Amino acid sequence: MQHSAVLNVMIKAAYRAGRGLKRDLGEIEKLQVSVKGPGNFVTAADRRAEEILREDLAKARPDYGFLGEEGGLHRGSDKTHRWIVDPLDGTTNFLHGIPHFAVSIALEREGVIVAGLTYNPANDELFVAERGKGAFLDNQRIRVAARRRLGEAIVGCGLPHYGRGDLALARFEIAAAQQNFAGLRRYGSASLDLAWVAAGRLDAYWERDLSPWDMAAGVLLVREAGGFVSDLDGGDAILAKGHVAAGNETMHRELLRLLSEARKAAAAAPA
Ligand code: 2AM
Ligand code: CA
Repeated sequence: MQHSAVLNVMIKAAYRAGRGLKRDLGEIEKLQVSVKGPGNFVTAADRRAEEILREDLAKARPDYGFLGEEGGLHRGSDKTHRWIVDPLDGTTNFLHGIPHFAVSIALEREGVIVAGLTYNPANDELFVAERGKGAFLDNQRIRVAARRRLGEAIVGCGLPHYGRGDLALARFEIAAAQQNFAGLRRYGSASLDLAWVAAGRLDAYWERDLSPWDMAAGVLLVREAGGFVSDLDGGDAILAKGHVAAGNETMHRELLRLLSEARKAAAAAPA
């Protein structure tokens, strides 16, 4: 598989940041047993990973802008290109020593995501996509699952995070999904959930209250794997609205329908 020069830059940066995170995961396993826990250590690991990415990406493309979870937005002199970067997606998993987290990098050109990558350093799985060139897991072409029956589908989701989000609405949405799909999963890393939809492991996925860096690479991965992805209103304002639904054509459509019914039921329910 021949990648473009820019995707190779992204891959190298992700591997370097990922190597550090994998080392840090070993340290965290030891810190679990300390009373203080690994909180500060994780914050430092997260920052270090973003610094590595910023450094490597800036070295290769010094003019591009950079939007990262840790350091916020840096405008570049090239106004048409921007990196959207999550150095550590699935921070809570990482903090608990759960090996399900990722480095995720997307490249946006004039508002369109043209390259995306999600890398789980714990199991060394690398998902990449370039616009119009397909999606790959470790150099093998990937596609969304072909299942059409909801009763056979495994669906990933997010839940409102502690102290945030609309719990009442989430209860209606989850009940609707439970009643219609074979099973729900909540893995805690949006970028990997989307990559797993692209790889056909999850039949569909939805989540609310996300940030652009959680989703930017995953949106391209799903589309390049032949899937459908939108905001929860069915439109394309995924990064702006911060909510997302993905799956094959049928699963995506049915998931949107179920969630919209759940929303109406939640609005009609007594407070
Ligand atoms: P993070 O691990 O980088 O914070 C899990 O539901 C997904 O939501 C993860 O991709 C996580 O990214 C993201 N997320 C966004 N805001 C969050 C928050 N306040 N608490 C936990 N996860 C959050
Ligand atoms: Ca994240």
